[in-house]
Amino acid sequence: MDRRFVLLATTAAAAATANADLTYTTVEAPIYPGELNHAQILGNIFGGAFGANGLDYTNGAIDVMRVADDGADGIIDLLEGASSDAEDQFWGDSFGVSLRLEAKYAADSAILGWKDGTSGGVFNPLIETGNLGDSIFVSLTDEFRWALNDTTTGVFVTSNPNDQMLNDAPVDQMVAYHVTGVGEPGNTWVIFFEDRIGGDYDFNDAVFQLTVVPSPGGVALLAMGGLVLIRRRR
Ligand SMILES: [Ca+2]
Ligand SMILES: [Ca+2]
Ligand SMILES: [Ca+2]
Repeated sequence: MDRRFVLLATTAAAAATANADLTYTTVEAPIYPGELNHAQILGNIFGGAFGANGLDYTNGAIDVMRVADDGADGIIDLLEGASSDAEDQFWGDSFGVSLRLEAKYAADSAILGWKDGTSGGVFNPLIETGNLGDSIFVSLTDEFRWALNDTTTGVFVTSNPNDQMLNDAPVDQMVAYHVTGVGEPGNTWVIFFEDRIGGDYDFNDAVFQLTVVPSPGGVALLAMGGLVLIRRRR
């Protein structure tokens, strides 16, 4: 066999294997009356009727792409990232992110926050799940986990399944989507938390939209740089 062909075939097989390793946590249909599923919640956030396309959703203009839950090591870049970059366990932010509470279909109260690094660390609270529409603008570190403190049970969970155990095995408590087509600068994500370990896994207990834009300071510096360039050219 031609040696070049063997190399190509090996590369193709490796790529296929990498894709086959991606796994996605199952999102169960809500079992309690009045609770909405992901398509319905996305419709409330972005407008229009969202239909499923595999694990992704679209309303025809806005595409909501599911991020893998395992099988692609790496850090998701909040500003530049896309759904296919890495699994949803670790996130990084060099600029700033606006978080907005979009939905809460849960009896428990909770606080969204984050923990620095890939394990351990202290819980940094950001926003409570009590008031829909509440938002906050924060700058985070270049490697962190999203975390949810269920204040009813006193239990913390994070986007890293290894941070919590169910029947002696790591368990996933958060799924995420990358959103394109919203027509704004920056990058948009939606994250859906399951609050209780061993809960119903409808992943609608705390839902947050993340809008990531370069910081106002960064934009101002860019503008000043442009001004200097213009003056020099005169
Ligand atoms: Ca996950
Ligand atoms: Ca629920
Ligand atoms: Ca739940």
